Amino acid sequence: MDKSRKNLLYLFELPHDPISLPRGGGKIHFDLENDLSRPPVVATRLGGGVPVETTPVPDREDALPQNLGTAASVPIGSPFSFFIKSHRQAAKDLCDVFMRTKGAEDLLQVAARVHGQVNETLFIYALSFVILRKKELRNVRLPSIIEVFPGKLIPQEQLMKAQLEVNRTDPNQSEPVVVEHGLEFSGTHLKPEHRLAYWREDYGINAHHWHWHLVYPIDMGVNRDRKGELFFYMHQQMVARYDMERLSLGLPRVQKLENWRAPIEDGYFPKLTVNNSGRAWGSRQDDTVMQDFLRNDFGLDFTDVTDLEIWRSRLFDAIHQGFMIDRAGKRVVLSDDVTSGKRGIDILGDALEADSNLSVNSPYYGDLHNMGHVLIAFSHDPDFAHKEEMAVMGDTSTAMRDPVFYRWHKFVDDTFQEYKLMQRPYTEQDLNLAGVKIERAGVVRNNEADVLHTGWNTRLFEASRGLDFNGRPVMVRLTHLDHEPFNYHLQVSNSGRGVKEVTVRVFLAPKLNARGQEMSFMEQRILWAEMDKFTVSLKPGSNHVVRSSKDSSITNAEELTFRDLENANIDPASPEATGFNFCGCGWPQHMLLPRGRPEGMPFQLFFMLTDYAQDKVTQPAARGCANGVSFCGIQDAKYPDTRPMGFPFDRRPPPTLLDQPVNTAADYARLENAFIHEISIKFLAERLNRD
Ligand code: CUO
Repeated sequence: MDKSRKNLLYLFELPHDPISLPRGGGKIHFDLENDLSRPPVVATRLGGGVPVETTPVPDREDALPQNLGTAASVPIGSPFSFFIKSHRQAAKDLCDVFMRTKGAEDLLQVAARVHGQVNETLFIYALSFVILRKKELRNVRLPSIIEVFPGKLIPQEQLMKAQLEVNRTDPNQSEPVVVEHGLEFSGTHLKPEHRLAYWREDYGINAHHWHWHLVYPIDMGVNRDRKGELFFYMHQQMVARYDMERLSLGLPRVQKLENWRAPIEDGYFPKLTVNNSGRAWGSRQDDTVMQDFLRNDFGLDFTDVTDLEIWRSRLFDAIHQGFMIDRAGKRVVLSDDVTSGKRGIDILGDALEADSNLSVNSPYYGDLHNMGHVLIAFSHDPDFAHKEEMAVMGDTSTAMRDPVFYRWHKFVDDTFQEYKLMQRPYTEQDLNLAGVKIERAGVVRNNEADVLHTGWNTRLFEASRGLDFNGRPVMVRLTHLDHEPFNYHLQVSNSGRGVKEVTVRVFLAPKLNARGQEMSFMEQRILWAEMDKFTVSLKPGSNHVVRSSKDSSITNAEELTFRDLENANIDPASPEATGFNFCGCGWPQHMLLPRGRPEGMPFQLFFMLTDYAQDKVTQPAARGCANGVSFCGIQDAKYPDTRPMGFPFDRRPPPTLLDQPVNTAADYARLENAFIHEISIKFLAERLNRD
């Protein structure tokens, strides 16, 4: 990797501290020309005996405050919210400055000059966005958000413990201080919702959510293929996975937040610091009621709960009438059966998500999803009377910690489902694939069939990359859910004379509902979680298909740490680099399976084969990030599956299939190209040895 590309990595370190402070364990020093703000600590840190690589950074006209547009309007040390329009504008202005640079060295200089002039999260957001977007930086990888902003994912208490430990030990000791963050999450089991804290506060799912919104932004001058539809699908799948976890713990499925005048039963106390500023994220008491947003510290218009209600009612009108009205007053038909142009779900997704230039008519359909996040995020101090900070619902890297996130997104999803149920059911022809038959299918783990294991595991992160502990290395060991890897096995026969390329679609859902009963097709329909989607070539006759759980189309590899990236001195085009073909988006591999139960819990796997010739999207071979494709798409390319996302469970079933009624998902397995199979997921409640 050339030096400037590598140095870009160090711009992600210590976002709260002056850029002249040494980075990379004291080895990297950005020396700013005419830097009057240079803190005295730099000299002491540079004298530590470590060989230092100094990068001079000249003055840059384009990084002067007057050339940054509104980028500096979000105060330093305060939260940044992508759900807030004025913050998005600030991000766009900064991205425009960065986009005008040519190559890594140019970007490095401008960004180093801007650092410290703008809000920290905004800076990291804009830098990440531009690195992902610039063709010449395609091979630069981003370090995990966990190490960039440990304060957003690791409770303040653990970070304070580390600081105290550092203060107590010999300053010349080079061994890192290691603090543990086990299973003591943000609350006790007095409240049933806290039983799921390990899931909601998992570092991986929060990092994924941050990256997803980074890759699928609004108002940033990019219009990615099927963004509105993927907004629906990715969030629908997160809610489905949350419900699977709830059922594993004997809790009912999440209830949508639909009465915005009633108290929100569950509060949330995040115990995190905002940008290491000494201020805490806002917390919400139990039974808080959403209030009109009347703050003037965010450059946002006042928004009433009534506004949300009006937008909702207009969106429901559109769904039931089958069309939206654009800004010129013309009808825009909503249908998922289109041969060209956008699907209805895509148009609806963009309009429901936010007041943005992607919305067909934002003055009319408003800013429903985003302002829901905002009103909830400020419900503890809606008029700024208490000078309290935003709560975690306002930030994409923290929102999934709060139980209300899922209740809000359940409402959003129900609105989309209202639309999906207006679509014609799939016909036998849509679902069938003549000539191929799944004879058998299941999973094997460690030579045992159909019993999967979950348990706990840990991962070390270097907190001192994001926060300054007097220049000393600090590691945090985080505990998370995990599972033992497994393989899918499918026995498939191809009765045709030639090779047949098929898409294999794999879903998982609990077999029983919260009452312990088997579910109807409609009750189980939106619980099906996509596990994998891949293409195979079937030779004539019998085929044995084996696929590893680690190759799932929804997951990415592990989060890349600074250390991984520093040590990755390999040519990104080489085969060894495939592990680094990753841009941070994708469901965490360790969260692929729901927890299950200690005694084992019955789940169903659903397999379906479809014709790849019909599913395929013709486009040049993708060269960018392609991990977690089902949730994240492919960088700079079209979404690689022509079917509606969630197929075949995104619509209600046909009344009959092969002349018999359809009551349960198992009735789809009457088709030879589909198969349903029961497995058990056992939670071992112990530390797993992966691999
Ligand atoms: Cu991702 Cu609401 O869109 O959190």
